[in-house]
Amino acid sequence: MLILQALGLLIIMIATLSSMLSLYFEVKYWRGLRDPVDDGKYPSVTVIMPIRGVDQNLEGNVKSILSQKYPAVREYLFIIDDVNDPAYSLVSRIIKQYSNTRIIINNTGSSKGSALARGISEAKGDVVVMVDSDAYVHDEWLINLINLLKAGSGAATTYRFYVPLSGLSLGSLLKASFNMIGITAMQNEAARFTWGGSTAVWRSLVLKWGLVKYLPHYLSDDYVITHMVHREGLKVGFTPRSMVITLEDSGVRDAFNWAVRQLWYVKVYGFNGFMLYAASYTLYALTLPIALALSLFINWAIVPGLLPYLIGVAKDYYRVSRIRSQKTFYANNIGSRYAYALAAASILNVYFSWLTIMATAFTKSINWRGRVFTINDVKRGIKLRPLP
Ligand SMILES: Nc1nc2c(ncn2[C@@H]2O[C@H](COP(=O)(O)OP(=O)(O)OP(=O)(O)O)[C@@H](O)[C@H]2O)c(=O)[nH]1
Ligand SMILES: [Mg+2]
Repeated sequence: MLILQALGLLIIMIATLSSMLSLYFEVKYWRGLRDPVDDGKYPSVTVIMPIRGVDQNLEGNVKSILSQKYPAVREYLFIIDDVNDPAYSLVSRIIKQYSNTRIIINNTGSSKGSALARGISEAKGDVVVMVDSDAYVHDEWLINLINLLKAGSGAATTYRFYVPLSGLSLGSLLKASFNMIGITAMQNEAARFTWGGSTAVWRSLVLKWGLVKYLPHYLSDDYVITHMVHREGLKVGFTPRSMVITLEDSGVRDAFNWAVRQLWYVKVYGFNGFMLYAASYTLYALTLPIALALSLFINWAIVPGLLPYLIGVAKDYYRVSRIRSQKTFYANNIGSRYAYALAAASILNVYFSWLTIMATAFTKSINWRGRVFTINDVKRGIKLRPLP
């Protein structure tokens, strides 16, 4: 019995220490954030947006991407698989008044990767910027990414932040809270990846590594592009100053299916990362029940048992506050009440994430915007086009 109690206390101590460390790294990250020097010279850019279906804020998102302060030539390519996709008529109407925009119908396309490959093969800009149709951005989104790219990164990326469109709900909070693990990965150079929702990369690099050959065979463009940048011996740059906002409402079931799909990509393309993630969430998920059981014998055990969760709330609140302070765009879109709710939701997210991990471990196929992909599809793609 005594051994079990000691083991319980040890687990609580490890969870507390690791949450303190993550709070420390969070503060260190934001304090060390610097802007790259701007030399005033700007490359031409092709912005590529693959689209399938009508996102909840599609019109606002497309307009925000088009309204950029950028001092050099830009072209916009919207890649849609079928003219019968309702996004086609909507985007056609929005882009009418812009001469540097084009919709490309990619009839043979079978995924986001195919759409990106098609866009890249038609791009003329020195830099290719990929952006998702669910991204709502501010007017310096593009220039920030390009400044970071010019500073020496092989690719410049950012991340997304979920905000509900019509009102706070449990599903939206869980989705937003779950999503924030990606920000943790971005802050750490070893875990950083080129997030497909907004990444800028030199077209010369894309051509050199024949990216268009690989993209249609992988469900994660993030995985392929990150690999290419590392093979080139370069780093991925990350800026939270261009973070995109995804404005959408989500139910709990929606949020769960979405979270499983996100983790499924990690499982099928980076199994070690998935296991690490599973281990750390299992540790956090176990801490509370262990503390409750221990408090039957040692009544103060509940206090350190709650600490990892409270530190997690403090960390998330600090993070959201830092994001809000980057620009009025963020303060306006991320309300202060939402910031509190989101931080508090990090406790629920421990259990939501843990359930997601368990479900993902047994998931053999996913449904992505109406297309079904299986583990065999993933294996076939890797076999057909192994990454160099
Ligand atoms: N043309 C085309 N676009 C697609 C297809 N599947 C997804 N997309 C687009 O690819 C982008 C990413 O799709 P999402 O469903 O938002 O992906 P996600 O799960 O949010 O994952 P993230 O890439 O991490 O944002 C969006 O711009 C979609 O419209 C497809 O089959 N064809
Ligand atoms: Mg998305």
